[in-house]
Amino acid sequence: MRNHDSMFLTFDQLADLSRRILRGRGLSPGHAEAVTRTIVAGERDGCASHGAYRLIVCAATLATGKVVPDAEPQVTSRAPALAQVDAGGGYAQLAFERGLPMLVEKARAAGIAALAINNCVHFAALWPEIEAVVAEGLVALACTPSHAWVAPAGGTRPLFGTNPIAFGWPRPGPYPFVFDFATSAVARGEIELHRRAGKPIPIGWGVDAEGRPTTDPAAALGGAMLTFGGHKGSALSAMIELIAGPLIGDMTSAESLAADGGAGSSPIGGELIVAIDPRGFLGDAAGAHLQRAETLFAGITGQGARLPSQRRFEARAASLARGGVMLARGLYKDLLALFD
Ligand code: NDP
Ligand code: PYC
Repeated sequence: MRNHDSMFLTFDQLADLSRRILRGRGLSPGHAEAVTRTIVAGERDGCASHGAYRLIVCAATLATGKVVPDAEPQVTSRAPALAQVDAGGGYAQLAFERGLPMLVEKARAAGIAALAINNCVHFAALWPEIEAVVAEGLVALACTPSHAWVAPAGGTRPLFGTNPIAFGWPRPGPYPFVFDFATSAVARGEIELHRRAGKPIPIGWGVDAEGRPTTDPAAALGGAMLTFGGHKGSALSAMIELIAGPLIGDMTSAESLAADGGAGSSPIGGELIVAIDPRGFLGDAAGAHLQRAETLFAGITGQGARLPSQRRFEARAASLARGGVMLARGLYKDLLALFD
C-alpha cells in the first residue's frame, strides 16, 4: 500500500473509533469492549479481512436485529471436563472471555477439556481465542460453522460454511505455533474485499450461480464458494458442521443461514474450543517433550519454509513498534460514513 493510500491510527484511536461505532449501534459496554479488542488485534496483526473491516460487518449485522446487544453470557459446568456458555444471542467474544477461566481450570484438572459456546454471533478470526488458551500453557483447537456459502467438493450448491479451524501450541518466547484458516479456499471476507476493490479473484475460490468457475467476486458470492484441497477440505468442513453444530446442540451453517432469513447478519450458532494440558499425559516430563516440538519447528523453518502465523506475528511486531496501525484511507472513510 502506498503511503498516501493509508493513514496512521494509534491503537487507542482505532479502539475509540470502534467503541463509538459499536456503542452508537446499541452494543452494551461489555460487548463493545470485547469486540473492540478483537477488531484492534486483527488490524494490528495485518488481518485485512478480519480487522477494522469487520466494523462495517458488525454495523450491518447490528442493523439486522439478529444480535442481542446486551446479552449476558451464562457459564455452566456440564461435566468434569465440559464447560458451556450460553451467549444469549450476543457476540462470541464476551462469551468466550467469560467461559475461558472454567475451560482452563477443567483442562488442568482433567488433562483435557472442551468449551461449547452456544447461541452466539461469530464474525471474527479464531486465533484470538486460540492465543488466549495457549497463553495458559495449553494446546488449543477451535472451530465454528458459519453460513451456508460453500459447496461440498463435487457439488455446486452452498451447504457448508466457510468453517474455520484453528490450532495453537505453546512455545518458549512471545509467539506460539498457531494456524487458523477457513476450510473454504479462502475466507468469504477476502472475496468481499476483492469485490470492494474491484479486483478479480483466482479461479478455484468460487463458482457462479450456474456452477461455472468464475473470477468475478460478486458472482462467487452469489453462487458458491469452494472448499480448499478438494475433498479433504470438504470432509474437514463437514466435521466442523458436526462437532460445532449438532454435537453441542447448535446450528449447522444451513440452519444459520435459514435463521438469518436474508437479513445479512454474521453467522449465528456455536463454537467448540478444546484445551489440552501437556502435563496431563506427561507430568513433569512435559517441558522436555515440548522441547522436541522445537526440533520440528526448526525443521520447517530450517529449509526456508515459514510457520503459519509468522506473517501475522511480524505484522504485530511492526504495529507494536510504531504504536498503531496503518489503515487504508478508503476503509477509514467508510468507517466514518457509519456515523452519517
Ligand atoms: P489464510 O489463507 O490467509 O491463512 C490461513 C493460515 O495459514 C494462517 O495461519 C496463515 O498465517 C497461514 N499461512 C498462510 N500462508 C502460509 C504459508 N505460505 N506458509 C505457512 N503458513 C501460511 O486464511 P483464510 O482466508 O483461510 O482465513 C482468514 C481468517 O478468516 C481466519 O483467521 C479465520 O478464522 C477467519 N474466518 C472466520 C470465520 C468465522 O465464521 N468466524 C469463517 C472463515 C474464516 P499468517 O496469518 O501468518 O499468514
Ligand atoms: O470470512 O468467511 C468469513 C467469515 C464468516 C464469518 C466471519 N468471517
